Amino acid sequence: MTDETALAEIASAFCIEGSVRTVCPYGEGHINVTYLVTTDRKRYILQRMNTNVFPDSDSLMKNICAVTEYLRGRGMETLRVVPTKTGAPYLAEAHHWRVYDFIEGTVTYQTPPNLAVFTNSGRAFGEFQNALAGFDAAGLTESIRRFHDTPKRFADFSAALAADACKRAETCRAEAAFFTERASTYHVAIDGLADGSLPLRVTHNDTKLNNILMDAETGEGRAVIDLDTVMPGSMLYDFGDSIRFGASTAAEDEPDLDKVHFSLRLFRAYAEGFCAAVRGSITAREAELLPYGAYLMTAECGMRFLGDYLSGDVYFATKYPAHNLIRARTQIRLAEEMEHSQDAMRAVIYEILGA
Ligand code: ADP
Ligand code: GN1
Ligand code: MG
Repeated sequence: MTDETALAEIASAFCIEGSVRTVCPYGEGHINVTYLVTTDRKRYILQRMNTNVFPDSDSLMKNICAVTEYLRGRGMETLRVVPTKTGAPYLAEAHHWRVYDFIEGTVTYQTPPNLAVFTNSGRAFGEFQNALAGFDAAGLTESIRRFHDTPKRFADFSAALAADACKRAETCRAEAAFFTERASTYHVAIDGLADGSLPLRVTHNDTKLNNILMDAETGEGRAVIDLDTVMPGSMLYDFGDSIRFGASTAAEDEPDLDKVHFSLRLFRAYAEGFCAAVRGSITAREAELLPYGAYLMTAECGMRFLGDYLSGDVYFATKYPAHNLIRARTQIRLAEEMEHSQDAMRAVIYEILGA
């Protein structure tokens, strides 16, 4: 952990207004280390970038600058990268650092506070995807190759299980079996993209509720953030990941599984916002597979958490030794309930789309 004086010095290497008063840990992200910087004039977000997850900071920041400039050009509120005093988009020292304007008057939620906010987040993620429809994907570097290639994720998980580097496999036999038994279900989205039956779009790929800033007063979506994973992908990924995280009755790391359920009410709320935004572009096959996308993203995230637990918690930030195992268990509970709710979810989608 870098101390506050050192952090203030790092922040001062950027073109920020005023002099730094405080720097405090901020937010609930699992990948970057995020701080809130308060100067006597303004507030900023300072992030220690995760170069283990994203080794190519140059390409990553190029992507983010290109996407945010494009969105701003379309009149959308988005992140503003604050350059360093030498004009670079990030600071390369022992670690890599970046600064964004703090977007004031907004909040992030770990669970939806009510149905309306979740509907609004669905609309905002749908509009985000619409806005990127005209963005030239050729100019984007794939920041993590095969990010939502679920069969590949399953192969990685199986390798971690076989290696059992931390001798933890004994503690999660039933959880591991859940993913192994479903190995034949993981290919549908990636095959659809390969054979053209699902359109390749520019997608966000990490659409959890805490990756969107909601207006603190109106509850409307203000800005989609965490743009590290904006890459070509499927609409199923963005819809599915939002449902994975937000259509649950409990937090992603709730240890009491009795509290963790897939909520069709929350699913409907999100789908109403999302489908209203993508009504003009969604294909029949995408609409049919949105419920599968929810299951797929949940199972995929669960196997990633469990794989990381088996590998010794090297990828996701954790607060205690079994944190990734606890997270994997909530995903298993949700994926199982989503499996049984496929028809009910599809009926909701078709009702909303009037299909
Ligand atoms: P991670 O990749 O670790 O998830 P994020 O970029 O999502 O990091 O940032 C973590 C959290 O910090 C977000 O969930 C949000 O609460 C907050 N945050 C990030 N950027 C901003 C910003 N520009 N303005 C206000 N809050 C922000
Ligand atoms: C990570 O960066 P963050 O915390 O928003 C992860 C996502 C997972 C999510 C699970 C780059 O998202 O893929 O779905 O944790 N991001 C990356 O909460 O791996
Ligand atoms: Mg995030």
